Amino acid sequence: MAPLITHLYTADPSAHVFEGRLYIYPSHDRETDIAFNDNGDQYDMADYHVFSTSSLDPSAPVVDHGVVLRAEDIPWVSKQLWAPDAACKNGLYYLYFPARDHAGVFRIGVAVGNSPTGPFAADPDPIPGSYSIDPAAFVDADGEAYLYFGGLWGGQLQCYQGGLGADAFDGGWQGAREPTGPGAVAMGPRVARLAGDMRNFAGEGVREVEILAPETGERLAADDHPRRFFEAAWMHRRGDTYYFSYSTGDTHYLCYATGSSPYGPFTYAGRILEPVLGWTTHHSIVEFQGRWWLFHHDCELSGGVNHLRSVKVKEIFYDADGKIVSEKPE
Ligand code: FUB
Repeated sequence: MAPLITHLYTADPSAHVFEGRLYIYPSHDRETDIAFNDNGDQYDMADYHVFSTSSLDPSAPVVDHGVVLRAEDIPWVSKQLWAPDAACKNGLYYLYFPARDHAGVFRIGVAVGNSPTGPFAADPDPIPGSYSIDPAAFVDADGEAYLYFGGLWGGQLQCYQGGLGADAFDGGWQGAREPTGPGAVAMGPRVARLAGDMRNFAGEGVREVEILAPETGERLAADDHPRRFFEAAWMHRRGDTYYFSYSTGDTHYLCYATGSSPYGPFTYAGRILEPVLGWTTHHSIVEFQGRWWLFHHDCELSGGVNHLRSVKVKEIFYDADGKIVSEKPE
């Protein structure tokens, strides 16, 4: 499978269909002199581009709409514009993005535009109560919108073991660390319903998303690295089933879990993608023109440089039980 975009390095693709056209909101990877480490410091991105296409036929062009938001234009940001996502509500478009603030703490910001291709104007402060990385916006059929977020190690989710609020931050847990040991439960990603303005969390605040082991009905163990949540949250709905998907980080899988509510709990259901070339794996799933598509990235175009990634797409399918499968069922 060839990269969709070859004139830039792009990663963490969040794909959405707005008014019949497919839009991709990726990270924009760039070269850096920063030494590689498990904290992800080498992922030092400074702006976002938006891409779009009318068709996923390989002959259809993928249009680069240019830079739509720059770190230097966001007052609260110091560095590292990581994986973004977008949503549309009431004719306005919202770009959600994580970045480090001036204290080095990851927060989540929002920028607003009149078109899916921006330009987007960022709010002067991060979303109150937000933290960690990898926001994924989901607008349900009833119009309610939710923001999922969180990521371990460099993404700092493990710094919030003491509570669900941003004030629970414990800087002593920064770095490539996470809960471990007998009896330790895997940290769940976070979810917050968005207020009507799409720029604040609704009054009930942040919840933890529970991912359960199908064999026990209990939460996944912290040491279950092939299945536990690491980063790259995504939500899609097919019929009445909510599919929460994510990366397992250091074991490099894309996995999913299913449930009957956007808040979960979700029961682990399997893998969507085996490890690709490169350390990170990140994705989105979208229905477009009657077929389901998995957008993801790998490092093939850069010859395996972890922080120089390229967006790809492949079709996925569902079997009769609603399980995600890579081949079309008979
Ligand atoms: O692109 C920077 C980080 O790498 C993302 O936030 C993670 O999901 C991983 O893909």
